[in-house]
Amino acid sequence: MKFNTKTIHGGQHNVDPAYGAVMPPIYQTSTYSQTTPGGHKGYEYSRSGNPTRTALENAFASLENGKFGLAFSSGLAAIDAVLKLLKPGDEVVSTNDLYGGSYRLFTKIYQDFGIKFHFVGMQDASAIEKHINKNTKLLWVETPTNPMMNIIDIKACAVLSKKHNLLLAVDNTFATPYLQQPLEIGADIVMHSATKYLGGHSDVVIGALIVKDEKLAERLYFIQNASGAVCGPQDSFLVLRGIKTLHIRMQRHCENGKAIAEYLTSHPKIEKVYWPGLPSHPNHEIAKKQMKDFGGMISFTTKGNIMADAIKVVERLKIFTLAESLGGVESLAGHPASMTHASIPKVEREKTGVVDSLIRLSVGIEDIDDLIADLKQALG
Ligand code: P1T
Repeated sequence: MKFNTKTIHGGQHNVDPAYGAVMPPIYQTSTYSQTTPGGHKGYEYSRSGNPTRTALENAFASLENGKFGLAFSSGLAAIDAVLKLLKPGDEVVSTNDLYGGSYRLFTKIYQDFGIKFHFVGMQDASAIEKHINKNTKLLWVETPTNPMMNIIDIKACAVLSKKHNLLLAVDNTFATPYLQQPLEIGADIVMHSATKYLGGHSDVVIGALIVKDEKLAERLYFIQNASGAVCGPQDSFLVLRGIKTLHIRMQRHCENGKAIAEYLTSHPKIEKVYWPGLPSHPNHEIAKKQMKDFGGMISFTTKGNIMADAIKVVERLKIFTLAESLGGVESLAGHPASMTHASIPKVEREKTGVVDSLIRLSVGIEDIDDLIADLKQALG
């Protein structure tokens, strides 16, 4: 089955043997009747499993060419489950430019449980190996990175993870499986904040993990059930519905992203534009190699690096909404230094380029003329 068919049908056959409903029914139940203790039809309690969630988990697995999907109550809950594979004394090499909430989970929670994190500019693959030692267990990759849009070579990371017997996890939230499928090029775990492009409509918070290896899937399922950060059936249904249009939404996100990146590049008040599709992007060649197109996420800085200027721009936008999050049909704008990445100390975030004048756009699927006109008036 090709990708554009998988978004609609992947993992969804025989979802409703009872009445043949085309969409998986929302099984709004916490528990299931048993004829004798343990005598049930595959489900006993909705933390352990729910048929609507199963349909979503199967869809996740199909989209990423994995064998097993797991759905969580948020993207961070999915990351949390991966970290629970580790033990005190274990070490993780992670990219130094990543979602602020992931950084906060690593440094403010798991560091206190004795796990050591090394934050490295992973777009330079040769820098990674220097931080690997006998305690290293996990490479945590986010590509494109949030918000600097660095591209990390997944294949190069897979070579390292095999050489040193590490797990390689890729946060595929920005790219989505429409643009890249990390399991196909050697990753062990793919993670998503399905809150974003997979859901696609800014109406739900959900996380995903997808793997191929059965033993790893069993361990993650054990953690999912034992820790309990599962998503409900209504939310599962919403993401299932969103996934059906992922391919056509992504196509438009990419087209609009390209037009806006080019517009911003030529604007006299803009200093730098970060979008991996621009030939001037430092990782453009890797992006071309591992991604089908370049997505709808763009960051840029205004000239002079003055925070008040950047804030004025985001406040003036009318079609772009000033808000956290990304990946919905509607365009959003954010100011990472004071919003999504405020949990990263200023000196740390500035090292990676998250300066005070940085603005992040999640380019939606509206008419491109209206989006460019909005940016023009806000920058004017
Ligand atoms: O918000 P949640 O569903 O828990 O997902 C966390 C997360 C994980 N990984 C990446 C790359 C993310 O971008 C996020 C969430 N990000 C935002 C809310 C944001 O505005 O960047």
